[in-house]
Amino acid sequence: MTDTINLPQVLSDSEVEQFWEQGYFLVKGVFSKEEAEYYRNLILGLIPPNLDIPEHWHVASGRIKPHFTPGNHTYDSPDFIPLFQNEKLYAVVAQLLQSHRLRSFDGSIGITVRNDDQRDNSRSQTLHIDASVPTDLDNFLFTLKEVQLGGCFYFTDVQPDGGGIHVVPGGHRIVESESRADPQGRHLHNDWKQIHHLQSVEVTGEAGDFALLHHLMPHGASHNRRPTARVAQFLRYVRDDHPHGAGSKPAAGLYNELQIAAMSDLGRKLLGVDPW
Ligand SMILES: O=C(O)CCC(=O)C(=O)O
Ligand SMILES: [Fe+2]
Repeated sequence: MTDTINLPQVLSDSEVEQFWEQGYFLVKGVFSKEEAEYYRNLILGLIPPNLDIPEHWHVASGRIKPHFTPGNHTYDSPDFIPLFQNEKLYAVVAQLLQSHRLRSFDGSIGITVRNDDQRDNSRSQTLHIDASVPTDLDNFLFTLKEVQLGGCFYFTDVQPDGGGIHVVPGGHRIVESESRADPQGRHLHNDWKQIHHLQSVEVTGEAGDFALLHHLMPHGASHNRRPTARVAQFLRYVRDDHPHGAGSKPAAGLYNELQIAAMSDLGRKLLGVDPW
């Protein structure tokens, strides 16, 4: 049974079916064009104007991953808090996970500037999954409670070959069937971090859209061959009753007064400041 009775059902039945079939879905217009432009500028403003990239950031194949502090890629200063508590995206995830009691996390950023090199390859990253299932377990549970839904906001229009995230249509079902067939399924393909046998396609989209992925979806970053830098922010959601603890409340005192002041009622619950 679901406990999302009072939430808007944003996706149609056929869209819900499409998500579970394909393992990904582009949620259109989560933010308006104006809001997307605001976040694009906020994110681009993190880049030092002299292009001296801080030592603790990561840059590969034109893809810049800013880091808030060394080892911490989560951007959750007050300006970024609204991204964690978007009501439309929340309603979509609640609909799919059949629970309104969710947590949101990650908040990392990926800016992909044009790269004219390595023309023979569209992807810049090996296909992998980022499942909320510890690698010291031997297999996934394959239950709805275990599913983490994640993905990225696009804050720029992402045209073909524009650095969009790559996915394998239906790939989450391939990961499930291969893992179910092996008692050590969690550990296949180097804990599913090195997937070389599947073909991927790029998810294009417009500024303000969110590319939503099942956590067993093989995916990877791609090269950007276009002038427009792809500006994205990554978010993940799980249910608060996630069996491996990914939905537990963070330690008290994680957020300061300014961060908490930027949170809505929903945001305080999603970020674990208030109980559900
Ligand atoms: O930047 C992207 O499009 C995907 C990045 C990704 O999947 C990762 O860094 O784990
Ligand atoms: Fe990833």
